[in-house]
Amino acid sequence: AAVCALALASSAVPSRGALAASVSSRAVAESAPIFADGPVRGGFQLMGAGLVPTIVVDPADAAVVRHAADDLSDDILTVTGQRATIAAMPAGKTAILVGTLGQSPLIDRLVTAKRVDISRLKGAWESFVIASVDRPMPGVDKALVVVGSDRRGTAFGVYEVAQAMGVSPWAWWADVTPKRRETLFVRAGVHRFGPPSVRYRGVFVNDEDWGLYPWAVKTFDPERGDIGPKTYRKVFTLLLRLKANTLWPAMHHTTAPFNSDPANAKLAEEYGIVMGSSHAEAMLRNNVGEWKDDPAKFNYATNPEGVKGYWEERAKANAGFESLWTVGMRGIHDTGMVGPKTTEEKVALLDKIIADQREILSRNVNADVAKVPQIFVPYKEVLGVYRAGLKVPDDVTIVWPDDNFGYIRQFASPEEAARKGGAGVYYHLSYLGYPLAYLWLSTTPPALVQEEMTHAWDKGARNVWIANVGDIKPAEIGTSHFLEMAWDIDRWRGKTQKQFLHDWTARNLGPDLAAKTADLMDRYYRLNFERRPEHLEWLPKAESRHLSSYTPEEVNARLKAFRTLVDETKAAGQQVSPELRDAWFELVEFPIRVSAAANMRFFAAERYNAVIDNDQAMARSAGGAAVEAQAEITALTDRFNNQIAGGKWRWLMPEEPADSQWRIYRARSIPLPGAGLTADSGKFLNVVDNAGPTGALTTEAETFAANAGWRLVEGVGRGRGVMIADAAGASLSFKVDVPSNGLSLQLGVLPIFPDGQGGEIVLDVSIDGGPVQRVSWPRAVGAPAWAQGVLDNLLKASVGPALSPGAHTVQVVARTGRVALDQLRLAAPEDVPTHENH
Ligand code: REL
Repeated sequence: AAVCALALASSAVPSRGALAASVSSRAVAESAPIFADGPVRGGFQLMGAGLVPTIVVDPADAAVVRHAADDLSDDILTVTGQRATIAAMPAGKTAILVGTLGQSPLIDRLVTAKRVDISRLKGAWESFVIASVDRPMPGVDKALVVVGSDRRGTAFGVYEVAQAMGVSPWAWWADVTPKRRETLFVRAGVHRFGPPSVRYRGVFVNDEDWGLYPWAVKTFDPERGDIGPKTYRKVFTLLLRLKANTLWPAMHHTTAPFNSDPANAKLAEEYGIVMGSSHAEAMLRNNVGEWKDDPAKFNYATNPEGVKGYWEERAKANAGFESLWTVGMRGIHDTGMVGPKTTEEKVALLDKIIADQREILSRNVNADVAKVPQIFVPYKEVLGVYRAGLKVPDDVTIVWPDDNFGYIRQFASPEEAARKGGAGVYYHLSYLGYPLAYLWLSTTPPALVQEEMTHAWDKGARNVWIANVGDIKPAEIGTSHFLEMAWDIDRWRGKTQKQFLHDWTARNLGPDLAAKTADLMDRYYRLNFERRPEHLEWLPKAESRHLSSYTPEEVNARLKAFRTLVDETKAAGQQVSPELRDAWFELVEFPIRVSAAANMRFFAAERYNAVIDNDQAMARSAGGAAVEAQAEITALTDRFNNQIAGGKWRWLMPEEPADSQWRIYRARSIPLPGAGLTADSGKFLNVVDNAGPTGALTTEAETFAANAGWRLVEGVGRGRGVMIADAAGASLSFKVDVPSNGLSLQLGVLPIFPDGQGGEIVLDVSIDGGPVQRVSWPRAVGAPAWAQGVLDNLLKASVGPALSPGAHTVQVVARTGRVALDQLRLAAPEDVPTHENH
């Protein structure tokens, strides 16, 4: 059959000259399929029974190209069961020819012979062409040619071929078993990719102590007993498969500093990965592990020579590698710089530090320091120092941070964007720190990331994008989404969260379940956005008055929504083919079920506490439900760590994330099963199941009566989405029916930062055409109102006195750009602190 198919394929090729077939081949869209399962007009068969191409790589090409070719050979074996050999010369009639412009004599010969059209490729950054070429060289009838503009471009091209065959970038990291294909046909045409929307794109492996580190130490690389070259090789390959190029490596004190073993940096160089370091690790130095002197001497005001020598050492050692040098200075770890007291002193010292660092770079890396890629990250307290007048040299990229909760604190002004070094973003998909961490699951909705990152890009953040991805797992979806936007900012622009999820799950888990999976994950993000599973147990006294409390009806509705989600997930899981069951569990089932169980555990325990003194039966049942939920979390975690993928992820998934308050909460609230609690959760769950409709007093922003200038962003906020006003003056009107006395209007907005220098969010509200009332939310990061806002993903404020029962019209006008209105509520005025109103 394969021979017949081959004959069919070649007879379908209209006889065109080799030159015509190559140089003037029509260019097809980046997304157009490269392969077909059967013969296609103008195409050719690449693989079939007894037919496997040689992967031809010129030995003179970059090491990363060879690594990519090796991986492609493995991928071909997985997909077709046949091994494609890698050689310097083709061995049969078909071949995959791979190489870098100007580095691969093989490719340069094809170009000179005009066998492949490289116009627009020369000099481009990380771009590549994948083309079907007739008679590229003597003895070869047909070839799939991958040409990169530079070494990474070629590697991306090779991995693109693997993806086009059906190999997910997550095949290894999330056990996404590729579908077997007996035959593979190449379609005619030239596919052009790149240049990317963002020059340096990558991730920060951070807070690895509870996941990646124990896993590397005890499971993946026990010989090394650390996150070392074996683990980094997997990370680098993943980055290349995701068309990323930059890494901020693990940096906590448990892990040996990346550069303490030269093998790590050497390997990064081999893989073409640009190594950077976080905001707190200037000049590629991991201070927690590398500053051996007295911590008090990590002070530039008193010990400039000592600190300079320490930086110079690294500049010397890593001068030959491609790096992103972080300039500036913070404390040894994630704290402010020590030394100067006043802001003016800080500005002056930081100006001097940066000048001295550049002097070190010019002496060791490149005499023209403007050619050394450098970043400055105004993270946490540093943003204040920057705003106070710090002069960041023009060629240094300012990498704007989010507030650790997914809301970018400041967007580049036109002047800042026009700087030679341009702008970037450092964004958290995982975080450890104040007011509460979220290290366990990955719950930031893609819709929020897309809104923030697209806006940042439009404002000029095109040079560096770094996402803090925690332990990589379980942030697979978020990481893909972030890096896909960094590669092509328009890929998801204007598309909904559900459309992205549908596409992503189709690519990874197959098209059959894509619609269902997208729906499940969309609901997962929405429910967890309202309150992250790590933040349910946040009850310290000083903050609790700010805590958004759920009414019993809302608790019931929430738990019921989770139960339905879990039931549907389990049912959908039945339809997953056996080879994708591990992937399904890791990517979909685990996060959904375990976040549902965390909610059940918390709210059932809360109910137990509330009724223990007056309803023993309900208390026992609710306590039982909490205990059952805890058992569910334990079982799911055990399955993740010990059962799936043959124990490959042992130690990766912590049951009690570092930030969990559960232990504290459990200790002071519910007795353990042994203490007389039955596991009979029936009574409590019945209450949940019988919960009636809620939310009658809520008007979602998207149910407006009239709209001038607001757009709907779905998948973020309560309800279907939020309405975002891009410019001041945009107006939304609502019809609100007030059912009874004593209710006043409250507004809920997302805690995003409006444009500009972190100013407040301002709205004008008018009820029934009456006087305008101004509502504003100051955005002081670190203040209680900000903390409450990011834990709730909502900022609330009450407007005016109680409304009379009956119909009212409410008009809301944005007074700052980028206000994201989530909902209007009717509530007793005392339910919402009005201290935020100004
Ligand atoms: O999230 C951040 O960027 C920082 O807080 C980190 O550098 C730091 O490692 C933090 O996670 C705390 O340890």
